[in-house]
Amino acid sequence: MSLVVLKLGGSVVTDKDEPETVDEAGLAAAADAVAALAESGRVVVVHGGGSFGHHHAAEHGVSSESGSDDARGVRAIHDAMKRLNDAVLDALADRGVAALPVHPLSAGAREADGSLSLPLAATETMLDEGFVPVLHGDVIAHAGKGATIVSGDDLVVSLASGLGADRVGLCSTVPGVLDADGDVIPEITAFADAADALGGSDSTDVTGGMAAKVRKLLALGAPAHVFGPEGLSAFVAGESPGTVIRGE
Ligand code: IP8
Repeated sequence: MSLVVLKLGGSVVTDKDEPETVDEAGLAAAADAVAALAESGRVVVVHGGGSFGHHHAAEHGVSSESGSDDARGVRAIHDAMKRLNDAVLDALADRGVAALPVHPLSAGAREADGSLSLPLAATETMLDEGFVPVLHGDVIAHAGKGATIVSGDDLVVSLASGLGADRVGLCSTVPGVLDADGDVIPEITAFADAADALGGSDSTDVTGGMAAKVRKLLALGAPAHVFGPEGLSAFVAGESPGTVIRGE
C-alpha cells in the first residue's frame, strides 16, 4: 500500500503570533486532509512548532545550531511540542483516524556533525498495525551540544527515505517555491531550476531556508510537493499543487 509523508507547517496549524495558540480552522482543514489520505493508504504526519515550539526555543536560546544542557529548558520546549501534538492527535481522533504520537526526543539523536539518527521501528510497526504515526519538530540530544532543535523538515527527509515513501507533501503558508518574480515554480528537477530565485547557493541558508530544503528534497527517492493550505485537497487527490521537487 502506498505511503505518504505529510508535513503540516507550524504556521498552518497554529497562530504564529499568539504563544501556544492552535489555529482551529487550519488544523481542522489539515486533519480532514489526513483523514482522507488515511482512507486510501498509509500516512505518516509530521508537524512543525509554530507558536508552541519556537516561542519556548527562543526563550531558552536553543536552535538547530545552539544546544543547551539545561534539562528544564529542554523539557519546556518538548512539553510545549507535546501539547501541540496532543491537539493534532485529538483533531485526527475526532475524524476517526487511529493517530499515535512519536516523540523525536525519545526516539532519535543527532551526531556531532549534526546528522540525524532516527530509528524507525516504532513508526514502521505502527504503520503495519494500521496506525497513523504523528511526529513533530522537537528538541533532541545532540552529541557534544546537549540538546538542539530538530525541525519537522529534517524528520520528513529521514522518514521519507528510511520508509521508502511514495509521495511527500510539505504544506506551509507559502504556495510553493517562488521564482524571482514571486511566481510558483511548478517543477524542480535540479537545483539549477531554482538557483536564481534561491540565491544560487545555500551558503546564506544556515538555518534551513528554502534553498537547503530544495537540496534535501532533490535527494529523496520520491516526489516532494511544496504547497500552501489551499493545495491540501489537490495533494490528497493525487494532483501536484504548488511546486513538485523531483530529483533524478
Ligand atoms: O517548525 C521546530 O520545528 P519546525 C520545532 O518544523 C521546535 O522547524 C521545537 C521549535
